[in-house]
Parts: sequence; C-alpha cells; structure tokens
Amino acid sequence: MKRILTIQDISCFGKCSLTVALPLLSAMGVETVILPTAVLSTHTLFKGFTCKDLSDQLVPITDHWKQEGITFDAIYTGYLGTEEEIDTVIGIIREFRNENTLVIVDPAMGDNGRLYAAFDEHYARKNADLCAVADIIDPNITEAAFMTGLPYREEYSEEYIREMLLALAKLGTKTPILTGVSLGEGKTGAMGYDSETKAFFNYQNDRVPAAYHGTGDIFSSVLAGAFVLGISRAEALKIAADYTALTIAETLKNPGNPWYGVDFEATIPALTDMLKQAGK
Ligand code: PXL
Repeated sequence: MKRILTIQDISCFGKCSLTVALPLLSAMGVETVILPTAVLSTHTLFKGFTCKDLSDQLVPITDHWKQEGITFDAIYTGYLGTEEEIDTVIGIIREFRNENTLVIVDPAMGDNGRLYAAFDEHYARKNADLCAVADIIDPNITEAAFMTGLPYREEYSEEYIREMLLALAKLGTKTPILTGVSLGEGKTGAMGYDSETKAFFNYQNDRVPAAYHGTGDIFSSVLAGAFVLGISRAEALKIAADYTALTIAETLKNPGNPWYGVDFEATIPALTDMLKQAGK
C-alpha cells in the first residue's frame, strides 16, 4: 500500500485541511500519516477561533519516525501557520525525500483575491520557498498572484494563466497547476505546465454555480492520492476536478447546509468508482 505524509492543521469544526485529507486519502486506499501543524476550534473564516500552534512538536515527531525507519511515497502539505513553520516543513521534506518521493504542495493561504485572516504578504512570499522544493504545486489564482507578484485578475485570458504558470515554474517547482481556472463561459478547471517538456495541459468541466469553503483541500487531497497511486497526470487531474465538481453539486442539493464546507462524505463511493475506472 502506498503511504503518504500530509502536513496541515486540524480545524476541529468546518470541513477542511486534515479532516478532509485523511478520510479522502484513506478512502482512496492510501495509508495516510498525519503531521498536524496546529489545532484550531474552527477554520479561520469563523470569528473568534482558537489556535494552538504545534510547531514545536514537528521535529520531535519526525525525529521519532526517522529512528523507526519510517518512509513515505509522497509528502503533501496544505495550510501551514507561520514562516518558521514553513522552514521546518522544508527541513522535514529534505530529511524524508528520496529520488522516488513525490512532493505536492498546496500553498493554502487565500482565495478571491485575499489572504486568509492569519496571513500577510510576507507569509505569502515565504510560501514560494516551499513551492521551490515541490514536484507539484496547486495554488489558486489568488495564491499564485501573491507568490509571483503578478496582478490578481478575476477576468483573464488564457495568456494570463500561461504567464502565471511560467512565473510559478520560475519559483523552482517542476509542475505548477493553477486551480479555479475558467477558460470559457460556464466552465472551470485547472491548467498546468510541465517545465521539463515545456508543455501546458488543461482540464475544464462545467462550472457548478456555487462556491464553498474547503473545495481546494478536496481537490488537492484527491490529486495527491491519485498521483501517489500512479494514475497518469491527465487522469489524476480529471478525477480531482470531476470529484470536486460532483461534491459541490451534491452539497447544493441540500439548501439548509451550512456554508462551512462541502458534503464530500456523500460522494466517496463515486470517488472509489472513478478510481476503479482508472484501474485502481
Ligand atoms: O481550507 C483551507 C484552510 C485550512 N485550514 C484553516 C483555514 C483554511 C481556510 O480558511 O482557515 C485553519
């Protein structure tokens, strides 16, 4: 069984980060080791959330794993807390990586042109250091704009997306994938760039007319799971995008549903079906 390490916070209430990554990756048949960076009462879109930083635990925990000879097929990072923590995580990646380890970084720090409450522009630029050590990164346009210094746009051409991808590749990552990219009326998806072959790639599906919190974590978790299972890049992108869209559509069916997250629990059987079709 493939084994992935995922490094992100636990938001106790509000479906995101580890409470999404762990069930999805497990459902995909990937052994999931967690390294929680902080425990929050809720995600940071709530007012008055509590936050216990766990930065000082990361090195003792991973030192123990090292002593035990524990290894990972992939390392996937999401929402982190502070600039120092980013440095610690870069150190952990260096420590555990070998030539076969896939490193996937979702520099989760903002959306819709704005950073989340806990972050400032300096933190955003620091995330570029983490992206530099990744094989694959999947920021949204907001996060990419903050890391590259290019302007954030809500209306754009494919040229703008290509320019953003080239700027992300310059950070040092092999394969940047931009999420939330709409190339056509009523469409949404993701576009990427392979800096080895210099080829752009793209997957678009029909836009479900709703925006929910935590969908970036759903997309990243499924993408990371599909990659570690050895599914091809094109198929992995399709599965992550289709599953995210399906989950948003499922959540929309329930008008009384709170705004804090999507009903991914209901669509897990569809995810495992998609994997079966991909031969997994
Ligand atoms: O979904 C990203 C995320 C993860 N963790 C925490 C957050 C957010 C987004 O707001 O606040 C704590």
